[in-house]
Amino acid sequence: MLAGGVGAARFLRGLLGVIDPRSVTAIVNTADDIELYGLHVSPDLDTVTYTLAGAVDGARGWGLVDETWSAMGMLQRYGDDAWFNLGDQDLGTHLYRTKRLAQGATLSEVTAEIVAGWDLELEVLPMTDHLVQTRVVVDGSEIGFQDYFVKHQHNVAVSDIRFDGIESASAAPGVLERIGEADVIVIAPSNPLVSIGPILAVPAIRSAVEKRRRDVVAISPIVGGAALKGPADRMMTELDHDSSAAGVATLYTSLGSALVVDRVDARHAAAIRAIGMEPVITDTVMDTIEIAEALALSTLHAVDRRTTP
Ligand code: FO1
Repeated sequence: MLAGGVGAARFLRGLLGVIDPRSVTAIVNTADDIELYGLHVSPDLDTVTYTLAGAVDGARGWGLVDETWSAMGMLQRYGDDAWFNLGDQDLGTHLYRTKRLAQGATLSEVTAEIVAGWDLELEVLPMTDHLVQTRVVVDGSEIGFQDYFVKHQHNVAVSDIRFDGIESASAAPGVLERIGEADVIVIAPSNPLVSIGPILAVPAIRSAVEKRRRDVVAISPIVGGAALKGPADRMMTELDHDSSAAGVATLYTSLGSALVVDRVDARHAAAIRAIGMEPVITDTVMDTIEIAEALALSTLHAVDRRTTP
């Protein structure tokens, strides 16, 4: 499954409730990664891990529940601008990842160690072991993704997106193999431009997914023309895409044969079919684990051609 942050993590929780976690691989976006205070922070990897471990803070959707912020308090005491909030427990993850990377471990290896540290059974792969960082152009100048997303609260219009380092990136070990051998490939309900986009931009990943088009199903992160969380709807509009389920179909039709959309978007079914994807209409707003599990089953059945028992 191709995954970004919060939406993907919510869906994965449902998926792991209905199939064997050992049969699931999450290929996760790492272009949100940021180096801060000398630490390597991987927000989407950590959001997926913490959510599946049942340790994520439900209100924020990122970081850990029962978190404390004493280290940030010390930074503020010293006048540091401290705009990116690193909780005291969360810092332990970044300290560990940074230490292991400095020892020469790959991001894949460190991710496996962190996932094991939370006793998770699914496989979590970064899209690449190389440093790739999303840069966005706002008011004519290029800034880092977290600068846009957090410091600016993504309240500014984006005129362009670039994935710095993508040209020299290669898929992380196992990524292309899993895409080649999976029974079903799910494109998670994440931001198509800056969460799914970077994964597909890693050389060879897009073509590997396109080869499996019959077995690829995507879930629209846009419901009723809006994103459930984050700036996906505005970014799509700002970058001349239609911020609707049909607009998502336009982005994904070369990659997948089915698009799962919420009941409120049933009226887009004909347009989605005309774009070349089979619409699957169901509840996609995962307010409860039961909805997430039902969504996972509908998603798998949209393209699963194994003889289902
Ligand atoms: N998002 C915020 O809106 N404010 C923060 O201070 C913040 C800190 C943070 C720290 C660690 C982490 O893993 C995620 C964090 N996020 C924060 C969320 C992050 O910006 C998003 O998860 C993604 O990068 C977008 O999917």
